Order: sequence, then structure tokens, then C-alpha cells
Amino acid sequence: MKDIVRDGDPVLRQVAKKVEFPLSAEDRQLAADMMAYLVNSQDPKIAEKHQLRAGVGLAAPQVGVSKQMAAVLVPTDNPDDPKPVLKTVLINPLIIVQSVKDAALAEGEGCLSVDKDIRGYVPRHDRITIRCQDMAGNTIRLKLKDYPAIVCQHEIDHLNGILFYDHINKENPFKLKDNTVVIE
Ligand code: 4LI
Ligand code: NI
Repeated sequence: MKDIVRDGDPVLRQVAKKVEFPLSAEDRQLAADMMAYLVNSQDPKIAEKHQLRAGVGLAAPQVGVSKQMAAVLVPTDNPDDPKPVLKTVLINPLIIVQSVKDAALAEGEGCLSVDKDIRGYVPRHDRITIRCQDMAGNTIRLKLKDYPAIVCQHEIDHLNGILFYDHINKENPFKLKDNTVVIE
């Protein structure tokens, strides 16, 4: 897999193309490579060895491929249960239901394509239902809330040429609407 594309590269501002089924060998490899990056980046030893920045989501445009595909790997916070909270590849995802209630990460968001720290709340929907396709081409629905919902909205934004800081209030980066929960 090529290196991660940094902010300023036009591919990050393009609307990604739909993925067609059956998946090509190239698209399968792309999905596998993106997920492998996340797995490796979350392993402190491997990350240090290969100088990988840790992430829980990676979208195809971030590796220079303008296709509607993103890998998400949200690890468990329970040391007794190694099962990830969410491990999936989203293909052609669409948010079909969204809550009125919003949510934002207390510490703001980071992005593997954005090297600088850009502070401020990134308002997202607290709950969403995504319709997307799985690797076999089946249409599936994912009902998500809180952190996994935020991560998927960040990744779906990438497929539409949107970066997290586009959502930060320019006058007051920490201003929030009163329907917003802050997630620690
Ligand atoms: C090491 C091993 C503090 C600062 C807290 C690290 C394994 C920020 C949070 C991780 C912040 C893992 C993350 C995202 C934030 C901040 C992403 C650490 C990797 C926390 C993921 C896509 C936004 C997702 C919570 C500017 C690369 N990830 N932290 N935001 N973690 N990680 N985002 N915010 N402040 N970004 O970045 O993958 S949605 Cl899992
Ligand atoms: Ni990102």
C-alpha cells in the first residue's frame, strides 16, 4: 500500500467513485491493506518499528484511491475481551438515519492525513444508521452510536471530500449547540 496522502492533495477533496461488484482483486487487496494498516498501527511494537500513526479509521482516498471504501477498527477498552467494538469495511456507505442529538469527542478529532493538531469540537450525529455493502456485495445496515458512530461519520466524510476541521466553528472552536453530548 502506498503512503498515506496528506492534506493539500486534491484526492482528499474529491467525491469518491462507487465501488462495483463483484469486487476486483485490486479492491479486495485495498480493503485488506487498509485494515492491516489499522491493525498494525494499533500495535505499539509494530507502530514504532514502521513509524505508523495510530488510527481507528482509514478511507481509500487517504491512500490515494478515490473509491467509496473505508476500513474501521475500534478496539475494545475491556482488557478481558479482545473482540473489537467495531471492525468492518464500509463500501458505498450512506447515512440513512441520523439523530437530532449530536456528539463530539472531548479531545477533538485527529486524522492520519492531517499532521497538525487542529483543536475544537467536531459536531457529529450521536446515532446513525448506515446502509452500505459488505465484501460479498450484500446490502447491510449498521446502527451505531457514540464513538463508533463518530468514527464512521469521519470516514464517510472522506469519501465526500470533507475533512474533520471543516466542521469546527471558526469563531469559537469550542462552541457547541445545546443538543450535543461530549464524549470522553
Ligand atoms: C494508540 C494505540 C486525545 C486526542 C484523545 C492510539 C491504539 C485526540 C482523542 C490509538 C483524540 C489506538 C483518535 C480520532 C481522536 C485528538 C482516527 C488514539 C487511535 C485515539 C485513534 C477517526 C477521529 C479517528 C480521542 C486532536 C486518526 N482518533 N483520537 N480522534 N488511538 N485515536 N479520530 N481524538 N485531538 N484518527 O486527536 O482514527 S475519527 Cl486505537
Ligand atoms: Ni481522517
